[in-house]
Amino acid sequence: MAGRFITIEGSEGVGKSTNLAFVCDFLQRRGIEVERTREPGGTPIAEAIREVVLADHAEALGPDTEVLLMFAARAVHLANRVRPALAAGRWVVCDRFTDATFAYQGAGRGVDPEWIQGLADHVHPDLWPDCTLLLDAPPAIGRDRAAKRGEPDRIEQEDNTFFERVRGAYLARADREPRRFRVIDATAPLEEVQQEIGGVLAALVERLG
Ligand code: Z5A
Repeated sequence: MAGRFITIEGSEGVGKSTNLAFVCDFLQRRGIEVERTREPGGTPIAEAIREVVLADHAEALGPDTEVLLMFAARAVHLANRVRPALAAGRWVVCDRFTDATFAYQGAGRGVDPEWIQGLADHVHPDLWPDCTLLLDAPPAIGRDRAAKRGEPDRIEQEDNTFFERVRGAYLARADREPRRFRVIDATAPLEEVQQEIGGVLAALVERLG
């Protein structure tokens, strides 16, 4: 049986990494084989692209280049990691996917969403997540949590209005695709967040498992 594809999205510091671990553990306890990964990244080439995207550079790295790098990383990640895992029946749990490109490069940087859609149609016409958990919180909360961790990367250095646009785009996408998205209130205490995620996952395993 083909595996399932779950993604976790949200702006910085909302708790994606923390809850990704919870999701993997929840599924594994139910006997499901899980592949945990992230974007950009997840394979050696895609991780190398991630370093280029997130590092500060002496020359400009413009929005179009950012989009193309995201899809270059995505193409190699899908080919060498995600698709083989799904074909082998594993559930792939991925920290970010194409929704992030629409939110960050589309809404955040002002790149034409139709161009992003065209690249998505080319790179993964047949593959969208079975379920996307959107961890939602005002940017100030996530940024405050993330700031405790260390120096911001190139994208994290953007101002609050950038992250407001990112958040708005995610919520708009969730509104348009209520069957795929589950919006989780990430301002709640972690135990409550995970209780809600657990409920979503239990229903998902029942429906798709
Ligand atoms: N990016 C893009 O622009 N376009 C794309 O197409 C893709 C990505 C795929 C890297 O992503 C960058 O790539 C990202 C978007 C861009 N740049 N930005 N911004 P990333 O996901 O690797 O990095 P990130 O967004 O900066 O995530 P993060 O900073 O690693 O945060 P997080 O994973 O969401 O949060 P966390 O590390 O799990 O939690 C942060 C802290 O909060 C930690 O101390 C937790 O213990 C704490 N926490 C978590 N939940 C709670 C609750 N509920 N209450 C209290 N404290 C909590």
